[in-house]
Amino acid sequence: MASTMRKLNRLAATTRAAASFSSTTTTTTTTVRRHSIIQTASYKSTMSNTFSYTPQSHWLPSHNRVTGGRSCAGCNRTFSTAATAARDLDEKELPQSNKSYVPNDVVLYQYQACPFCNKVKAFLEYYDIPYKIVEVNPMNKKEIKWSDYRKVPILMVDGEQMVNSSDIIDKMYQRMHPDSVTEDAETQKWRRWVDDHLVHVLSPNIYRSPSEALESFDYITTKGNFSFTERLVAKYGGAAAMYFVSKKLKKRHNITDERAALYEAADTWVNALNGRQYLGGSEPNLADLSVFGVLRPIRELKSGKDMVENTRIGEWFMRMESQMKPHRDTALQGS
Ligand SMILES: N[C@@H](CCC(=O)N[C@@H](CS)C(=O)NCC(=O)O)C(=O)O
Repeated sequence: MASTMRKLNRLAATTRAAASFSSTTTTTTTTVRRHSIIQTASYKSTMSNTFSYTPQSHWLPSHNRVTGGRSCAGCNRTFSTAATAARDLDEKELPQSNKSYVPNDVVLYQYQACPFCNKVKAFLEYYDIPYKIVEVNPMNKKEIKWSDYRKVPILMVDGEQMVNSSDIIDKMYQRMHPDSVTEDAETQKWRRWVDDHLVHVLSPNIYRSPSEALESFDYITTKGNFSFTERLVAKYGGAAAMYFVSKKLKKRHNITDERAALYEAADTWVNALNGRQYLGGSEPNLADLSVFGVLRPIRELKSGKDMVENTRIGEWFMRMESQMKPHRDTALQGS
């Protein structure tokens, strides 16, 4: 009996962790974000609600495939005059990264499948910051017992604890770009959209049906830090629980058709790019990194594959993948 209770408690913990995939977002007030001057030359984005369901039979049409480096299908498009002007401005005035800011010891406490953690990872990998990963066990969270903060991600930077994905990114960015001006409205808007909207669309999709819930928990429990028994309990119990919880989340966030909501979000993002390679122009900015980060863990799941097949997000997603540097572990530095 006691052991059954223990198992039920653990299952509840896993379910909470999995539910937080979408149900919790930034409740802290977003700090003033700073970003490079390029975006202040305002690209106009249209937050269009139109989206296309045009099915694409492949990941990308073969003539559009990224063949390496930064080549891309969108490169042939003519950018607006404003965009060109902004790039010129960028070349002249873009504050230089603070090359002297190289943290020595960066440790990310994470769940492998957590969208917020993946947002921070996208930032670290894009900027090629070496970091060590500590995979937290969602059942007992013993790896973060030392902290009062009970969620992940937690980023320890040379002994300083940073929490809340967007705040972590802001702080790190500011240290690397101390001369940057306040982040432009467009980037702020889309970063907020990720925290307020995009993350809420994910859970109803990845736990949409019993088979998708099982697929997601197989991924979560395979990649995560679970003991053998925990893995079994979490996989089947968690999948069943989250299947039902996701229906509640759907209601809470006024989602009627979860796939349509995911496709709409993906195409809304592509519309925001407005012909640019990235929201940041020729290079990703913090909004690109946020969208990419939260979508990355679903990419291999059915929902992520469906999203790529049925929307126009695939090309941008591949461009973003090509921008990521391989993860360098601080533990391996100098070896
Ligand atoms: N606003 C926070 C949300 C973090 C969050 O909700 N993380 C989830 C994992 S995806 C969590 O740790 N939930 C608590 C739990 O597992 O008990 C952020 O952006 O970092």
